[in-house]
Amino acid sequence: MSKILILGGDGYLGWPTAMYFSKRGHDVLIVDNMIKKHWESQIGVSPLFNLQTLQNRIDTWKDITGKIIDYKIFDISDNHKQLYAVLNDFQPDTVIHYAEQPSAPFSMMSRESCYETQRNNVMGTLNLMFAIQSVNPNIHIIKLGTMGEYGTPNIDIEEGWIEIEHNGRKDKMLYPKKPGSFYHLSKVHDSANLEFTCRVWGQRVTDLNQGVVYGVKTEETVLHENLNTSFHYDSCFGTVINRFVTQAVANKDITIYGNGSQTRGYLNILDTLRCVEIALENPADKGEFRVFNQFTEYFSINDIAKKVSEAAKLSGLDPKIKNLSNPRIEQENHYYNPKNSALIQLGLKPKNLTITVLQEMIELVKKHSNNIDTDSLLPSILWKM
Ligand code: USQ
Repeated sequence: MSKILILGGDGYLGWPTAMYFSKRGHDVLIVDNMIKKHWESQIGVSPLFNLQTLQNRIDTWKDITGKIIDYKIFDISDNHKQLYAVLNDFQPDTVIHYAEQPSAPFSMMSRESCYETQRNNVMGTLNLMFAIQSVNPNIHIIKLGTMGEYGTPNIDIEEGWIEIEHNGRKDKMLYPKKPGSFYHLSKVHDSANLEFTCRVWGQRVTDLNQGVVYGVKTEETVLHENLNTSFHYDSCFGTVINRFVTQAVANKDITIYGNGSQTRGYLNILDTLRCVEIALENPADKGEFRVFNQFTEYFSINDIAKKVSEAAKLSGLDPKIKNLSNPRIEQENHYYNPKNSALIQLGLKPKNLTITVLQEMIELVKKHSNNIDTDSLLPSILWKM
């Protein structure tokens, strides 16, 4: 069993990841600076239901499983000394790095929010790279990247790397990036920095280029109400499936941006956990910058709206679909053929986005429907300045 440090371990993915590995006998330490709550209050939104404090969740976890998850509260992006100290004391085998501002709209809101996104994300990762180099370069970094780093190029999307032939010569290069927001760009900068430290310092990194995650139910969150993770549905932090489900429950329009042909990769939160486990059990080699495209299926927004609508009707709702003028600047009609064979070859058994999964999400949202702030459902942040 190994020692795992989870940066951003209080978050939507971080908390379920902490429980997942703790349950399987690993020694888990969480670091988080709790800044998400500050960003939420800056724009006046909150998750669908209140979460217990991290301390309460950890106490409940101990009561139920007898297992201990430890935590430290500090900001890795501006307290590098504490990060060095934590690595020195804990001596992890693996660092799972989720500690980033995750919203594309947030990053496009203003100069300040763009700066905050890139400062937090890029500086946090830089501090981690230097801390690892100083303490133990053998530590495997599992970094949460995004499929949005690639954007929607008019060629097949490979897993991180591409062989290029130019003027009769060949080389293997990082796949060219065409991201769609300052947030997605921050992940591109992280990837470039991490590839550099693998190449030059011999670090070992797995960059998980993840698609849009859905769901909140894991084997561990269902053990007790206190162990829930967050569910965002507002137009800034909510991702598209969560939003459409919430709109259907609130009897508000399902908001397709533009013509809805834009296509993205998706995966269930259960698959996220399994993918991170696969990366952990099969670490990158020394000096290797390894990229996995972490999604299981891809759909257009129209496909998603249709599926949510079908599930909602079966759950006794009467959803309406509306095309809004797209608040983002993104290609709507585009080629999309991303590869995702690496994780499957290593044993991932994908769970599909079924009507049953959507109905479960609908039931969850119904339970908390009194909390839905319908004002936060419509998009208010434009890509155009
Ligand atoms: N969309 C709608 N209607 C809505 C909300 C979104 O049509 O009400 C569309 C958007 O225009 C976009 C697509 O749905 O084309 C996805 O938007 P999203 O907000 O669900 O996801 P995105 O901004 O791409 O970001 C999310 C997470 C981010 C993660 C990324 C994976 O917030 O942290 O990195 O998904 S990916 O999309 O593969 O880059």
